[in-house]
Amino acid sequence: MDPKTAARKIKSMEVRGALEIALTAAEALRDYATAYKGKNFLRDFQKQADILKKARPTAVSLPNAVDYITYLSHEFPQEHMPKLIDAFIQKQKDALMRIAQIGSKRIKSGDTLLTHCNSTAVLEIIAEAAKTKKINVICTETRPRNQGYLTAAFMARKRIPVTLIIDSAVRYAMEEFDVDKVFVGADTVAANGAVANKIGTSQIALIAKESNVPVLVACETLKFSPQTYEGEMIPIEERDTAEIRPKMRGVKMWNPAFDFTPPEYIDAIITEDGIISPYMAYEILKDKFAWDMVK
Ligand code: RI2
Repeated sequence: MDPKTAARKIKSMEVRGALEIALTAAEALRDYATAYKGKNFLRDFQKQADILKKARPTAVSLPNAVDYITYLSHEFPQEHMPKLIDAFIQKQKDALMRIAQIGSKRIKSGDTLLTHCNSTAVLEIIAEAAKTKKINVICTETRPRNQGYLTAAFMARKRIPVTLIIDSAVRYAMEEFDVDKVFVGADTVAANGAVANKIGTSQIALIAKESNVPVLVACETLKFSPQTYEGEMIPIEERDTAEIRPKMRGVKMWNPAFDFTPPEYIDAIITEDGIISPYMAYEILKDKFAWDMVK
Protein backbone atom coordinates (compact mmCIF):
# COMPACT_ATOMS: atom_id res chain seq x y z
CA MET A 1 0.00 0.00 0.00
CA ASP A 2 1.34 3.49 -0.78
CA PRO A 3 1.80 5.93 2.16
CA LYS A 4 -1.01 8.29 1.06
CA THR A 5 -3.55 5.45 0.90
CA ALA A 6 -2.32 4.12 4.25
CA ALA A 7 -2.67 7.58 5.82
CA ARG A 8 -6.21 7.91 4.45
CA LYS A 9 -7.23 4.51 5.83
CA ILE A 10 -5.72 5.30 9.24
CA LYS A 11 -7.49 8.68 9.38
CA SER A 12 -10.88 7.21 8.48
CA MET A 13 -10.27 4.34 10.94
CA GLU A 14 -10.64 1.75 8.19
CA VAL A 15 -7.35 0.66 9.73
CA ARG A 16 -7.45 1.16 13.50
CA GLY A 17 -5.92 0.07 16.80
CA ALA A 18 -2.70 1.59 18.07
CA LEU A 19 -0.43 -1.27 16.98
CA GLU A 20 -2.17 -1.86 13.65
CA ILE A 21 -1.84 1.76 12.52
CA ALA A 22 1.90 1.68 13.33
CA LEU A 23 2.42 -1.57 11.41
CA THR A 24 0.38 -0.34 8.44
CA ALA A 25 2.51 2.83 8.29
CA ALA A 26 5.67 0.71 8.47
CA GLU A 27 4.47 -1.52 5.64
CA ALA A 28 3.63 1.52 3.51
CA LEU A 29 7.13 2.94 4.05
CA ARG A 30 8.64 -0.44 3.23
CA ASP A 31 6.68 -0.61 -0.03
CA TYR A 32 7.71 2.96 -0.85
CA ALA A 33 11.40 2.22 -0.21
CA THR A 34 11.16 -0.96 -2.29
CA ALA A 35 9.61 0.81 -5.30
CA TYR A 36 11.52 4.12 -5.12
CA LYS A 37 13.45 4.99 -8.29
CA GLY A 38 13.97 8.76 -7.81
CA LYS A 39 17.18 10.69 -7.09
CA ASN A 40 16.55 12.10 -3.60
CA PHE A 41 15.45 9.17 -1.48
CA LEU A 42 15.98 10.76 1.93
CA ARG A 43 13.98 13.89 1.12
CA ASP A 44 11.13 12.00 -0.56
CA PHE A 45 11.02 9.29 2.12
CA GLN A 46 10.77 11.93 4.84
CA LYS A 47 7.81 13.54 3.01
CA GLN A 48 5.92 10.22 3.03
CA ALA A 49 6.84 9.71 6.69
CA ASP A 50 5.40 13.12 7.57
CA ILE A 51 2.11 12.34 5.82
CA LEU A 52 1.79 9.11 7.80
CA LYS A 53 2.72 10.67 11.13
CA LYS A 54 -0.10 13.20 10.85
CA ALA A 55 -2.81 10.63 10.13
CA ARG A 56 -3.92 10.28 13.78
CA PRO A 57 -2.55 12.35 16.64
CA THR A 58 -2.92 10.42 19.91
CA ALA A 59 -1.46 6.92 19.51
CA VAL A 60 2.28 7.47 19.80
CA SER A 61 3.00 4.05 18.32
CA LEU A 62 2.44 5.70 14.93
CA PRO A 63 5.06 8.49 15.18
CA ASN A 64 7.39 6.19 17.14
CA ALA A 65 7.34 3.63 14.32
CA VAL A 66 7.70 6.27 11.61
CA ASP A 67 10.47 8.15 13.45
CA TYR A 68 12.40 4.93 14.03
CA ILE A 69 12.14 4.01 10.35
CA THR A 70 13.23 7.48 9.20
CA TYR A 71 16.13 7.27 11.67
CA LEU A 72 17.12 3.99 9.97
CA SER A 73 16.88 5.67 6.56
CA HIS A 74 19.62 8.09 7.65
CA GLU A 75 21.83 5.26 8.92
CA PHE A 76 21.47 2.71 6.12
CA PRO A 77 21.25 2.78 2.30
CA GLN A 78 17.85 2.62 0.59
CA GLU A 79 18.32 -0.98 -0.57
CA HIS A 80 18.62 -2.17 3.05
CA MET A 81 15.39 -0.48 4.16
CA PRO A 82 12.79 -3.14 3.20
CA LYS A 83 14.60 -5.82 5.23
CA LEU A 84 15.15 -3.50 8.17
CA ILE A 85 11.49 -2.46 8.19
CA ASP A 86 10.37 -6.08 7.98
CA ALA A 87 12.58 -6.84 10.98
CA PHE A 88 10.94 -3.96 12.87
CA ILE A 89 7.45 -5.25 12.00
CA GLN A 90 8.38 -8.77 13.11
CA LYS A 91 9.78 -7.40 16.38
CA GLN A 92 6.43 -5.75 17.14
CA LYS A 93 4.54 -8.95 16.31
CA ASP A 94 6.86 -10.89 18.62
CA ALA A 95 6.30 -8.26 21.33
CA LEU A 96 2.54 -8.83 21.04
CA MET A 97 2.97 -12.59 21.46
CA ARG A 98 5.25 -12.07 24.45
CA ILE A 99 2.64 -9.75 26.04
CA ALA A 100 0.05 -12.50 25.51
CA GLN A 101 2.28 -14.99 27.35
CA ILE A 102 3.12 -12.66 30.21
CA GLY A 103 -0.37 -11.19 30.63
CA SER A 104 -2.12 -14.57 30.52
CA LYS A 105 -0.32 -15.54 33.73
CA ARG A 106 -2.22 -12.78 35.51
CA ILE A 107 -5.52 -14.53 34.77
CA LYS A 108 -6.87 -17.28 37.01
CA SER A 109 -9.38 -19.94 36.08
CA GLY A 110 -12.83 -18.64 36.98
CA ASP A 111 -11.88 -14.97 36.52
CA THR A 112 -14.36 -12.47 35.14
CA LEU A 113 -12.56 -9.80 33.14
CA LEU A 114 -13.90 -6.48 31.97
CA THR A 115 -12.44 -4.79 28.91
CA HIS A 116 -13.15 -1.59 27.01
CA CYS A 117 -12.80 -0.97 23.27
CA ASN A 118 -10.81 -3.40 21.13
CA SER A 119 -7.17 -3.85 22.03
CA THR A 120 -5.15 -6.47 20.17
CA ALA A 121 -2.87 -6.80 23.18
CA VAL A 122 -5.81 -7.53 25.50
CA LEU A 123 -7.45 -9.89 23.01
CA GLU A 124 -4.24 -11.91 22.66
CA ILE A 125 -3.80 -12.12 26.45
CA ILE A 126 -7.35 -13.36 26.95
CA ALA A 127 -7.13 -15.83 24.04
CA GLU A 128 -3.88 -17.22 25.45
CA ALA A 129 -5.31 -17.60 28.96
CA ALA A 130 -8.51 -19.19 27.62
CA LYS A 131 -6.49 -22.08 26.18
CA THR A 132 -6.15 -23.51 29.69
CA LYS A 133 -8.49 -21.49 31.94
CA LYS A 134 -12.20 -20.80 32.23
CA ILE A 135 -12.79 -17.08 31.75
CA ASN A 136 -15.81 -14.82 31.50
CA VAL A 137 -15.48 -11.55 29.61
CA ILE A 138 -17.58 -8.43 29.95
CA CYS A 139 -17.03 -5.92 27.18
CA THR A 140 -18.35 -2.42 26.71
CA GLU A 141 -19.92 -1.24 23.45
CA THR A 142 -17.45 1.67 23.31
CA ARG A 143 -19.56 4.42 21.81
CA PRO A 144 -19.47 6.12 19.41
CA ARG A 145 -17.54 3.73 17.11
CA ASN A 146 -18.61 0.56 18.94
CA GLN A 147 -15.26 -1.22 18.78
CA GLY A 148 -16.61 -3.37 21.62
CA TYR A 149 -18.66 -5.29 19.05
CA LEU A 150 -15.37 -6.46 17.51
CA THR A 151 -14.17 -7.59 20.94
CA ALA A 152 -17.42 -9.44 21.63
CA ALA A 153 -17.32 -11.14 18.22
CA PHE A 154 -13.68 -12.17 18.80
CA MET A 155 -14.57 -13.79 22.14
CA ALA A 156 -17.55 -15.56 20.59
CA ARG A 157 -15.35 -16.91 17.79
CA LYS A 158 -12.93 -18.25 20.40
CA ARG A 159 -15.86 -19.70 22.37
CA ILE A 160 -15.02 -17.55 25.39
CA PRO A 161 -18.19 -16.64 27.32
CA VAL A 162 -18.79 -12.94 26.70
CA THR A 163 -21.40 -10.37 27.72
CA LEU A 164 -21.73 -7.08 25.88
CA ILE A 165 -22.86 -4.09 27.97
CA ILE A 166 -23.52 -0.44 27.25
CA ASP A 167 -20.77 1.91 28.43
CA SER A 168 -22.87 3.39 31.20
CA ALA A 169 -23.49 -0.05 32.76
CA VAL A 170 -19.89 -0.50 33.94
CA ARG A 171 -20.42 0.41 37.60
CA TYR A 172 -23.46 -1.82 37.94
CA ALA A 173 -21.77 -4.64 36.02
CA MET A 174 -18.68 -4.50 38.23
CA GLU A 175 -20.81 -5.66 41.16
CA GLU A 176 -23.38 -7.74 39.33
CA PHE A 177 -20.77 -9.89 37.53
CA ASP A 178 -18.22 -9.76 40.37
CA VAL A 179 -15.48 -8.56 38.02
CA ASP A 180 -11.98 -9.71 39.07
CA LYS A 181 -9.80 -7.63 36.77
CA VAL A 182 -10.02 -4.87 34.21
CA PHE A 183 -7.80 -5.26 31.15
CA VAL A 184 -7.37 -2.36 28.71
CA GLY A 185 -4.95 -1.47 25.95
CA ALA A 186 -3.12 1.82 25.49
CA ASP A 187 -2.56 4.33 22.76
CA THR A 188 0.16 6.20 24.61
CA VAL A 189 1.97 5.87 27.92
CA ALA A 190 3.40 9.16 29.19
CA ALA A 191 6.69 9.55 31.06
CA ASN A 192 4.78 9.98 34.34
CA GLY A 193 2.91 6.68 33.81
CA ALA A 194 -0.42 8.19 32.74
CA VAL A 195 -2.12 6.17 30.00
CA ALA A 196 -4.06 7.60 27.08
CA ASN A 197 -6.62 5.09 25.88
CA LYS A 198 -10.11 4.99 24.39
CA ILE A 199 -12.48 7.56 25.85
CA GLY A 200 -14.15 6.12 28.92
CA THR A 201 -11.10 4.20 30.16
CA SER A 202 -10.48 6.65 33.00
CA GLN A 203 -14.08 6.35 34.24
CA ILE A 204 -13.75 2.57 34.25
CA ALA A 205 -10.47 2.84 36.19
CA LEU A 206 -12.18 5.09 38.74
CA ILE A 207 -14.99 2.57 39.20
CA ALA A 208 -12.47 -0.27 39.45
CA LYS A 209 -10.56 1.54 42.16
CA GLU A 210 -13.76 2.07 44.11
CA SER A 211 -14.44 -1.68 43.84
CA ASN A 212 -10.85 -2.74 44.59
CA VAL A 213 -10.57 -4.35 41.16
CA PRO A 214 -7.07 -4.24 39.62
CA VAL A 215 -6.62 -2.34 36.35
CA LEU A 216 -4.06 -3.86 34.00
CA VAL A 217 -2.89 -2.06 30.88
CA ALA A 218 -1.44 -4.17 28.05
CA CYS A 219 0.83 -2.52 25.51
CA GLU A 220 4.07 -2.77 23.60
CA THR A 221 6.88 -0.43 24.66
CA LEU A 222 6.40 1.14 21.21
CA LYS A 223 3.48 2.99 22.86
CA PHE A 224 5.66 4.81 25.38
CA SER A 225 6.03 8.46 24.48
CA PRO A 226 9.52 9.98 24.29
CA GLN A 227 7.89 13.33 23.50
CA THR A 228 6.38 13.46 27.01
CA TYR A 229 9.83 12.80 28.45
CA GLU A 230 10.83 16.02 26.75
CA GLY A 231 7.89 17.91 28.26
CA GLU A 232 5.35 17.69 25.44
CA MET A 233 1.66 17.06 26.09
CA ILE A 234 -0.20 14.18 24.43
CA PRO A 235 -2.70 15.60 21.92
CA ILE A 236 -6.17 14.13 22.31
CA GLU A 237 -7.87 13.44 19.00
CA GLU A 238 -11.26 15.09 18.55
CA ARG A 239 -13.28 13.31 15.91
CA ASP A 240 -16.22 14.42 13.80
CA THR A 241 -19.32 14.83 15.95
CA ALA A 242 -21.30 13.05 13.23
CA GLU A 243 -19.93 9.90 14.91
CA ILE A 244 -22.15 10.73 17.91
CA ARG A 245 -25.35 11.53 15.98
CA PRO A 246 -26.61 13.84 13.24
CA LYS A 247 -26.58 17.56 14.02
CA MET A 248 -29.23 18.92 16.41
CA ARG A 249 -30.28 22.52 16.08
CA GLY A 250 -28.96 24.61 18.99
CA VAL A 251 -26.81 21.76 20.39
CA LYS A 252 -23.03 21.65 20.42
CA MET A 253 -21.35 18.26 20.41
CA TRP A 254 -17.89 17.19 21.52
CA ASN A 255 -16.26 13.91 20.53
CA PRO A 256 -12.82 13.29 22.07
CA ALA A 257 -11.56 9.82 21.13
CA PHE A 258 -9.28 9.24 24.14
CA ASP A 259 -8.79 10.17 27.77
CA PHE A 260 -6.03 9.91 30.36
CA THR A 261 -5.94 7.51 33.26
CA PRO A 262 -3.51 8.72 35.92
CA PRO A 263 -0.88 6.22 37.15
CA GLU A 264 -2.47 5.92 40.61
CA TYR A 265 -5.45 4.17 38.96
CA ILE A 266 -3.29 1.62 37.15
CA ASP A 267 -1.96 -1.47 38.93
CA ALA A 268 0.47 -2.56 36.25
CA ILE A 269 1.44 -2.23 32.62
CA ILE A 270 2.07 -5.48 30.78
CA THR A 271 4.81 -5.01 28.19
CA GLU A 272 6.98 -7.40 26.19
CA ASP A 273 9.74 -6.67 28.71
CA GLY A 274 7.61 -7.77 31.64
CA ILE A 275 5.01 -6.37 33.99
CA ILE A 276 5.96 -2.96 35.29
CA SER A 277 4.52 -0.34 37.60
CA PRO A 278 3.25 2.70 35.63
CA TYR A 279 5.83 4.70 37.58
CA MET A 280 8.54 2.77 35.67
CA ALA A 281 7.53 4.43 32.38
CA TYR A 282 10.37 6.90 32.66
CA GLU A 283 12.92 4.05 32.90
CA ILE A 284 11.48 2.35 29.81
CA LEU A 285 11.76 5.59 27.88
CA LYS A 286 15.38 6.11 28.88
CA ASP A 287 16.21 2.54 28.00
CA LYS A 288 14.25 2.10 24.74
CA PHE A 289 14.28 5.45 23.06
CA ALA A 290 17.95 6.36 23.14
CA TRP A 291 17.84 6.53 19.32
CA ASP A 292 15.11 9.14 19.59
CA MET A 293 16.94 11.20 22.20
CA VAL A 294 20.11 11.42 20.12
CA LYS A 295 18.51 12.29 16.81
P1 RI2 B 1 -4.01 -2.22 20.30
C1 RI2 B 1 -7.59 1.72 20.08
O1 RI2 B 1 -7.85 2.93 19.48
C2 RI2 B 1 -8.14 1.65 21.49
O2 RI2 B 1 -8.00 2.84 22.25
C3 RI2 B 1 -7.29 0.54 22.02
O3 RI2 B 1 -7.33 0.41 23.42
C4 RI2 B 1 -5.93 0.97 21.50
O4 RI2 B 1 -6.18 1.46 20.19
C5 RI2 B 1 -4.85 -0.06 21.53
O5 RI2 B 1 -5.05 -1.01 20.54
P2 RI2 B 1 -8.79 3.16 18.16
O6 RI2 B 1 -7.85 2.99 16.98
O7 RI2 B 1 -2.73 -1.64 19.79
O8 RI2 B 1 -9.94 2.22 18.14
O9 RI2 B 1 -3.83 -2.95 21.64
O10 RI2 B 1 -9.20 4.59 18.33
O11 RI2 B 1 -4.71 -3.06 19.28
